[in-house]
Amino acid sequence: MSAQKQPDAVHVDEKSKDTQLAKDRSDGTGNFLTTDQGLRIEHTDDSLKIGARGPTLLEDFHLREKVMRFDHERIPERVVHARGSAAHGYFQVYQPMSKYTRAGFLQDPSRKTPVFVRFSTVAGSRGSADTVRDVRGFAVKFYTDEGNFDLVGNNIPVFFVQDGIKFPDFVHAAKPEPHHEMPQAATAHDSFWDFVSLVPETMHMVMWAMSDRGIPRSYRMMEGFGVHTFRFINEKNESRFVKFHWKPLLGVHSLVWDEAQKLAGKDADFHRRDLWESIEMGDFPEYELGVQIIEEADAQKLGIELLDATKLVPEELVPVQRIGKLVLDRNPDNFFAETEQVAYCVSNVVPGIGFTDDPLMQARLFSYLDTQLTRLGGPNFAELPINRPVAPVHNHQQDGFGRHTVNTSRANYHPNSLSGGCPFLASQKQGGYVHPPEQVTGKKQRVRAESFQDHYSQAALFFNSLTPPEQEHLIDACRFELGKVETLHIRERVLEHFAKVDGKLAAAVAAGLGLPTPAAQPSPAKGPVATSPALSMELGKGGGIKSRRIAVLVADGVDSDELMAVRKELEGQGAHVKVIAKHLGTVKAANGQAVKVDKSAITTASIEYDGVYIPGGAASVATLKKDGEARHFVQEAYLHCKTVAASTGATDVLKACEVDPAAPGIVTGAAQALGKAFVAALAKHRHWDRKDNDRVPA
Ligand code: HDE
Repeated sequence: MSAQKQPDAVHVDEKSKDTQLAKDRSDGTGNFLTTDQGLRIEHTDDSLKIGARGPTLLEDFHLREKVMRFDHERIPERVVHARGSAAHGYFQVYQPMSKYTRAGFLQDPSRKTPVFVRFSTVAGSRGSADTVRDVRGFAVKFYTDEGNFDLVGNNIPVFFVQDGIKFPDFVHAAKPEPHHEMPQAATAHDSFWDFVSLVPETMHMVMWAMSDRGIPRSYRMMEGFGVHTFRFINEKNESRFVKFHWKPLLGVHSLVWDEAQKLAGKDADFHRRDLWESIEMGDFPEYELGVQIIEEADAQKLGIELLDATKLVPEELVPVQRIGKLVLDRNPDNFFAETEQVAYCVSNVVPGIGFTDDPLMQARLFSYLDTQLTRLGGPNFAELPINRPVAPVHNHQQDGFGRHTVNTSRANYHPNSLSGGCPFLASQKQGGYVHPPEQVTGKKQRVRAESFQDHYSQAALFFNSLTPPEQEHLIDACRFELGKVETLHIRERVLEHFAKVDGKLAAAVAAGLGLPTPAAQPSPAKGPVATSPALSMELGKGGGIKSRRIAVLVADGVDSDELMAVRKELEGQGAHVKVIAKHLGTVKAANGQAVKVDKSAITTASIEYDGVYIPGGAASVATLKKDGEARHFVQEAYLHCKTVAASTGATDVLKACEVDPAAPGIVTGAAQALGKAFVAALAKHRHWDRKDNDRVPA
């Protein structure tokens, strides 16, 4: 260690990353327009010419710079997870975790570690719709004082394939087909299901993707999972297996498929907008970090192969301990600079966190570093503002495209004496990353372990842990997807796999496809638990109505006292109310007051809301009853099993929509009294027991 200079001091707090980013922010307000060289520009609307109609001059450096920069604005989109949205925030641990890990950011409950979180879909390109049926990425970059830790997870706890060498095959099959590049952001096509039918290890994840988990209501209402088994390593170098979870405090909720498809057209940015607007309104998304910790000695006894990413560990077997909270409280300043240029790398770990021999994870350790070379144009991507650690960086890496750092030392190698041996090595005590010692012996061979051969038991566990409406949705999704598959033998082969998961599932999907039920198969081996209630979104519901959006349909003559009474109740619970009428501006209430309209019916639709309320007021009700758009709004909300409330004086609107006031989730009564029942019904999210809804022509 150099005698003259102490190592750079690090104290990371909630603001550290923001402060660092501030150095790179640029605001033109109150400033002159300049070239990239800082030269002030006096005219930017015409190029330099000889005569007003004459030839443009090569000399026009401003034209050349402006067009050159425009020509090169695009970078390659991510090969997967191209479509995404991100936010800043912080993570705070509840209790010191020193018994299990020496990771610094998991020790001090008073410390807030800055994070940048990017959510994404997988298959679609950068401009594709948010609400497609797909897996969602849930990638978290923790800017810790020991370096960046990236937990690059998904909203589904397992993966399609077991070995990273199958990932390119899988992604090729899932993406648009190579001859005509269709369909965009959808797995409902032949090549995806061809792959699935030939690679049965996909079956468990297929169940998840076809379930309502594949169409989340919001990024704020979905779980996250690290998927692989990681290691926690403590100060004594004791290692334990750990599975990471994110649990959203608003509960886990989904869209319905018809709604998701319509949203893809009406608001392709539905999830992006929801995330952005929620943060702007102060509804900060919150998730708890959960861990399942497994002693290495107990791993064999579990009866689950921890290195197989197509398997999960049921929470009923190993409980999830909630150890800290993630809060997203700031939107990015610039989409490209932050959300697009952020580079998550599975290999970014801190002392106290380690990897396992999961062959899927091992391929990822290579891939994420490698992909940035093409995507971000060279090896210096870690110097981009969003990627720079807040921990000090000193090493002998140098040069390459886009180098920012100006290294001042003469010695660019190790060991050296010219710079006093600096930068010097850190022992474990000084925070150096030490790989936990592990005994490994074996034959070099290209094989899949015997313990990776069970492909159906957890697919069955998942299917059997769902409630009947959730199972119905999954069956409908399979009917939809396979209904779009053109090649008959692919459909048939998939059904044979479904039969190995569950006979009822196979029979129901086959019926939808007009195919014979495949021959009965023996039930898959039972794992350590028969069902896992934690796998059902429906059983784990909750989260109240905070931040939910409720539409109120009005016309001239509305009873504004009723509107106010219900609005007060909803807003008191943290929901947001939007008044919708035929036109923007105001409507005239029965008492003569002007009621502000938030959205005109032409610019919005029921699919953007969690529930609907129709206040009384004879003239308003008479108008709405006859208005096709209003009736469609109510019927569509009904079809999608959402809560619909109407004041006593507005029940005629329900009648005009053929909505049975006695159906589940339909709330009627005096406006002053219906608020509580309305809130309780909204908190159920959906009313799947509404049996007659598909007769509604919405
Ligand atoms: Fe990824 N994945 N992946 N993946 N992945 C990428 O990295 C890859 C896998 C995940 O918001 C790429 O920077 C391989 C599992 C997320 O920027 C790429 C394998 C899980 C994101 C890549 C997997 C994920 C990515 C594309 C199999 C859940 C988006 C651009 C061995 C645990 C991160 C990039 C963001 C992105 C490779 C499997 C999650 C190509 C080779 C399993 C959330 O490197």
